[in-house]
Amino acid sequence: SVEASIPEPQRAAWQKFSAEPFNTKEQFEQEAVRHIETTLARSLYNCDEGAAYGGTALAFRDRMVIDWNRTQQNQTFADQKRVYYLSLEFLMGRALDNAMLNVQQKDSAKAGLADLGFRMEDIINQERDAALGNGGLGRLAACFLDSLASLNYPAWGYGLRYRYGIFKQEIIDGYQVEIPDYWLDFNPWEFPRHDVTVDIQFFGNVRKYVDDSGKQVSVWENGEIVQAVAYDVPIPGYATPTTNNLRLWSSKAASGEFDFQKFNSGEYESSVADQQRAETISAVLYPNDNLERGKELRLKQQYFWCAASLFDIVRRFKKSKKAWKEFPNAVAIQLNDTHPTLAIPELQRILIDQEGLEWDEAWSIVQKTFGYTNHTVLPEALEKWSVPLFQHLLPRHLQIIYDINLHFLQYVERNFPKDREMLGRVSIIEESQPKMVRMAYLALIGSHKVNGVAELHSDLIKTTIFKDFVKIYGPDKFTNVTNGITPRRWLHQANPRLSELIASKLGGYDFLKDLTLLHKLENYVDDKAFRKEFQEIKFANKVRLAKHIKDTNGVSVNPAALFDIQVKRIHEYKRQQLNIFGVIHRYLTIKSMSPEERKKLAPRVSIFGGKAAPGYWMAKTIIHLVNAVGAVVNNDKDVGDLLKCVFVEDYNVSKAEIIVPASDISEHISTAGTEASGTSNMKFVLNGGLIIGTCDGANIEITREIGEENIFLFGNLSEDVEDLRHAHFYSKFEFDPQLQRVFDAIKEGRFGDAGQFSALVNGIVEHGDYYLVSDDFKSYIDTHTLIDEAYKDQESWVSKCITSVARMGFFSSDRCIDEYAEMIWNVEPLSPTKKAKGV
Ligand code: B1H
Ligand code: IMP
Repeated sequence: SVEASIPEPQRAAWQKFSAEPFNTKEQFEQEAVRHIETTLARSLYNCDEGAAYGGTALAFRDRMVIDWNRTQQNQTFADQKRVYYLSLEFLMGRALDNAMLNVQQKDSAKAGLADLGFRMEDIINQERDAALGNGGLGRLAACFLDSLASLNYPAWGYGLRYRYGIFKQEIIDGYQVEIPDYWLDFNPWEFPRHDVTVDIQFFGNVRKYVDDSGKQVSVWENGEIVQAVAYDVPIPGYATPTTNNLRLWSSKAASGEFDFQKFNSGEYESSVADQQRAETISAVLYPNDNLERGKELRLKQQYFWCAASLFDIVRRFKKSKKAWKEFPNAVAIQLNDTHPTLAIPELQRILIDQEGLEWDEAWSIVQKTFGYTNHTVLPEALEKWSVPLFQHLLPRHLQIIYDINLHFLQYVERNFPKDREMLGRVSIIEESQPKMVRMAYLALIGSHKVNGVAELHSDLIKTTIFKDFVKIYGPDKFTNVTNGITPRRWLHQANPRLSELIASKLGGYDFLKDLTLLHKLENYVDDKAFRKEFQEIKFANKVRLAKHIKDTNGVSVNPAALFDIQVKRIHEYKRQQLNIFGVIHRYLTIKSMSPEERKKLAPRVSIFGGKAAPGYWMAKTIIHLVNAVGAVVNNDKDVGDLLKCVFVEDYNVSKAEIIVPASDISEHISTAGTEASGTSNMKFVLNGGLIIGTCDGANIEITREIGEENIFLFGNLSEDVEDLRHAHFYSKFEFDPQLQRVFDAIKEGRFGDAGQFSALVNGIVEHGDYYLVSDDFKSYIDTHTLIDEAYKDQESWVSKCITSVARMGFFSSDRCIDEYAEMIWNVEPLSPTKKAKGV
């Protein structure tokens, strides 16, 4: 704060000794060795790779911190609008490689490490993933932070500092087993800010009274207090000094709350238990993707994080001494799905209960401040919280939500007097038993813009879950921002050789800042040398993945085979079951062939990976079936190299960096209308692989960009889904004979006890086949046959791959962030001057 700053006369000394970033190999070595010897208290006699990683990370951390401090000072003095991205998930992966790239000192570090006796790759591999997320939603948040910093936007992320990230997955006897991920043993990237704390209240009651001026006042009191402590993580931009901040909150018992009464009376254990209860709030990430389970602790997490973040944002605003009506000109808050929706009633509460604003003035500030991104239309993922739980945990917020609802419904009634039914449909409160708070409606009503994450999805939300709201607010409240990915991590870092090849043709690495420059690669589609190198790189990436599979699964796969990859969270809507049924079909077909026929077949490796939510039985069954099929197929002498089926354990961001560059085909085969966007589809194509996919999510826009001749689309369209589902129950249904053959093989026990898989099969045969596996099966396997044929013609295959890479420029997260900035946030980048004025 200003009060703590150094007085003018002493600043010269301060500036003389101010830290400077290293820029050479020697300076890097000096910093790394100093950290190894002092910070880590090791020496050249006991420096293993772990310590070398530590020293390297700390050297880079120091370097980043210099830019980080300057950026924050700059942003404070520039006093322009800031973006706050509220996300319950940030799936960051590893930080070191990214830091080295972004500060552009990787070469110094590589040479320096070699000098000290280490290989860069080994050091990078020492780091564990920061896995504070489930899947696409969390990784999107991480890509957005990278783009925000790279484009010099003044922006902060706010999240929770989970002690346990997403669990580590082990496969034991073909089953998923979950191991807790305690990742904080050594985390050089975070800075505890024990001076930045916020007291967060839960429970209690609301007392109302009328003050001297006759105004009705509400006081939320007698609650239980938990303390939020800030941990800051620097987020470096690529090739810019801008280094933004990710602030993660950790929970602990409020100071003074330690119960000395109990302590003295010998109940030491129970007072420690209170302490632990407070720490539980930020202890663990809920491991569900696209599923909400209504657990009290989850609601506590949400409020804890929203209240701490809002307090922090409001505190920062108040330092500027501006009038409240200026708040939306200083602050844009983006809600990453409905998980941070409580920030809406929380800001309203701060403004009316604490700052004394009138309801309408406060509400207008709230609506101008927030934007809401919807990431799913799946009913089981739409958040609803029971009113009794709300009443118990957050009594004042429930009142405010009722008031928000009242004002809203009065508005609807005035404008749609003839449609009485509408009130019940759009009410924030669902009149069920018990009543429920519909968070998506609250998020929508409290925001000035709502966006979906791909065109189809943004259209769907307007015709399904938010249909009435389009009538109420008009279509302009809704917009689309198609997702994107950061080319720094997902091209340069994951596939350095491809990045280098592209740079050699495009005359440098500008494409990492402006991905649309890739279009120039189309000039090289017919360039023999380029094509050859492009193919060699793909092959080398497949060799790297084959080695990983050999090391972890013990299965040898032939890198010359077609690598067919589906890695993502395991979910019925993503239809890994369709894929494994396709593998079984292929296996049965091979078995029925003569040796001569087999010789004509293209060898395949089917690679699966992904985590199932621990309580999601069907998803776990799918994993089990994949492993059961692999156990049979991989050991069948008739099959040999023609087909392998492997499940890669513990899929995460750093594994993705190995897997994504190694695909020939990747599978994005969700039931049409269910996958909001998907982002790995973009990553695979950017790395020179082709897609088999349904007309869903961003696949549609990828097709538009790269051309239909470069993608293998199949299956029913989203507009047909409803009728097809209906038909399963009400019409006579012709069951596909090839799928029947697959089911027969399962039932015969060819992959182990059939009973283990009966729920999976019966879900399709008897219970309505909600995800339309049977409807899409034939076109799916026919398309795979086309792929086999296409792959045999390597010349045309490589042309497709190169052309596709050249046309992927649209899918950079830099483009997304510019769209959010313009259409939703109304913020401008801030040029990063080296030294902030006025310091
Ligand atoms: C996405 C989620 C999600 N959509 C609830 N929704 C969660 C919902 O913990 N929860 O309760 C966690 C995650 N995740 C994904 O977002 C979509 O399925 C993808 O299609 C999309 O690409 C991604 C990013 O927009
Ligand atoms: P906050 O807005 O209080 O969270 O501060 C964010 C960052 O801005 C701090 O870490 C400082 O680096 C910087 N900052 C905040 N206030 C001042 C100031 O008065 N002078 C210089 N830098 C400041």
